[in-house]
Amino acid sequence: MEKFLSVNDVQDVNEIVQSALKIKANPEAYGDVGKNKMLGLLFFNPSLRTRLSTQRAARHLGMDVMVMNIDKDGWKIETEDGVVMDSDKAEHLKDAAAVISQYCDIIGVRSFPSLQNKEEDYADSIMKDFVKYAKSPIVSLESATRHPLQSLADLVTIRENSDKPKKKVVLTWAPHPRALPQAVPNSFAEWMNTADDVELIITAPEGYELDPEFTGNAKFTTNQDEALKDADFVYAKNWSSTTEYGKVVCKDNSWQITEEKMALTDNGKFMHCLPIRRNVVASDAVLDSENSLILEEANNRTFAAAAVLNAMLEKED
Ligand code: SN0
Repeated sequence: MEKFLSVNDVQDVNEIVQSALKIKANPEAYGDVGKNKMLGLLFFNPSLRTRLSTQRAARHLGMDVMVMNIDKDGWKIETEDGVVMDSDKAEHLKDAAAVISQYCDIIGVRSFPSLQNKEEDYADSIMKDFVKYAKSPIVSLESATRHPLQSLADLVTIRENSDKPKKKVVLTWAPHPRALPQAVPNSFAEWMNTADDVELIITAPEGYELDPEFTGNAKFTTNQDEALKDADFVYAKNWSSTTEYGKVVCKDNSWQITEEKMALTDNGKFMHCLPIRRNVVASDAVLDSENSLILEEANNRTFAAAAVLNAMLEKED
């Protein structure tokens, strides 16, 4: 695997899920795969799970890791091509990427959207420029449009928790005080659509419809209760408005996932990528219930990252 920015970079989704489960079952068996290899993790934005689970994954594979908060500890990065760099930006992304790839065999990059301009955000230019200018494979640690390591961990978690040949998975919008990126739901939809054991239904208020590039043929309804009926999995997430890009338009708390909402499902499991605003997105009772998978999902981030790094290291040999 030469890059991991979306599900389209994976040759066989079932195989990579199996690989994550195999590593999870026996992580000690992989200690030589990444010997003498260096992973660099570059963060333009905050992170807890991605930062720690990816480091944990690298250690399982015997890799070394360097982590940098590039927005805080590095030079201010210029991304425009051909500009006269006489303002506050001291270093061009093309130089930074080329230099870092001399130190690192694989590079992970996190770069959130600005939520100011949809076209600019959806060009995903920071991630694409890293692919262009770095000589090492790039792993997305969440870009402006997608969060593929999260989605892989989500699919692993769904497969572990249901044997049903067709699982009803509901991606539901939930309230939030801030406008959040669309990367997690975009990516989740894209991965679920590749899984032949998943029927995906998306529910959100009007004006929050995600781009069909990601949602494909998934059913969409603005009626959350109807969507939740008989669900096997409820995946809650806030994202900012799509018609008024980057804005909070709906503040309707009746979208919060409560025990009453979960009672509509078929003993459904609750999922969220975290961090979660408790009693805003979902109630404490749901998050702390037996049917909550939030900790399992977070744990599977390690094995999702290990499966991706393993596939990249295999390619290098
Ligand atoms: C990020 C997002 O894309 O929604 C990361 C999720 C893995 N989440 C946030 O930025 C939450 C921030 C907040 O204020 O709750």
